Amino acid sequence: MSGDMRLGELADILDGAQHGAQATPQVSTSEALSLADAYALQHLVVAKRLERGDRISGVKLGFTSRAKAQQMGVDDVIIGSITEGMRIDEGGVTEPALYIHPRVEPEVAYLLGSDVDLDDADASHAIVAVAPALEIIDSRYRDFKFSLEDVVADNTSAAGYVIGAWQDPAAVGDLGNRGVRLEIDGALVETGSTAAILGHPARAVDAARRMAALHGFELRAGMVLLAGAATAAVPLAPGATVEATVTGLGRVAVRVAAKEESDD
Ligand code: OOG
Ligand code: MG
Repeated sequence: MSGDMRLGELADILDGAQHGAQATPQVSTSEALSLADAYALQHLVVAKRLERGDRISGVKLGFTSRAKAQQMGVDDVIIGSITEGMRIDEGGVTEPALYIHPRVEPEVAYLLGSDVDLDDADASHAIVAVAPALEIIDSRYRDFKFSLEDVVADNTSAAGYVIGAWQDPAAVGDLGNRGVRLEIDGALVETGSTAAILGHPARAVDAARRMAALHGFELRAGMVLLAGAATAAVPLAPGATVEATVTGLGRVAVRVAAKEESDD
């Protein structure tokens, strides 16, 4: 990497691809990015959203499940930012024009009730609520293909998310091995278990703390933590209604508008 100037140019390209929903070649085809460069680039790209008035609503982990890591050929846990502008109301509608080649995946979300001290070895006491979630990922790279550094630079493909009703963690009980179902238009397309997420989704809290400390993120009161997909991701077509269910935790749904609905 040839210095900050080039990172700035790359940030413009990636932000343009995200904002304009236009695919772009992988950064790694033209630049040798280190993982540290890739996170520096991700922070620059997210800062451009914030300059347009968006705000950070939380963090997400990626590749916490083997199914996902194998699907994408990448096997290190990664961290990215989610923003208020990416949030879709439970049961709401999202526009296909916002995405290049979106995919959807069922997740578990945690809500932080207090700031997390990144040196605190047990951050689990910061969790005040848990919910089923859907994440819409949309790699800005052609054909959804990337290296680890590419996907980190592209804010871990973050594009949209939906959170179901928040539940009291004590009332929900141990989430270590709950059935996860992903349905599209009423047809079951993926099944899995919350155990796919790092062996137990609660481990995502500590993983997020460690990743945040390493890569320059903050974990603040009010932030959402997306723990990572419990199954492989599934292509999301215009007009589709998606629903995820996590046994004993609840359901969460979203609809993609049909192409005609979004045409002006
Ligand atoms: C990267 C994002 C992975 C997850 O839950 O594993 C992710 C990608 O697959 O494009 O969000
Ligand atoms: Mg995800």
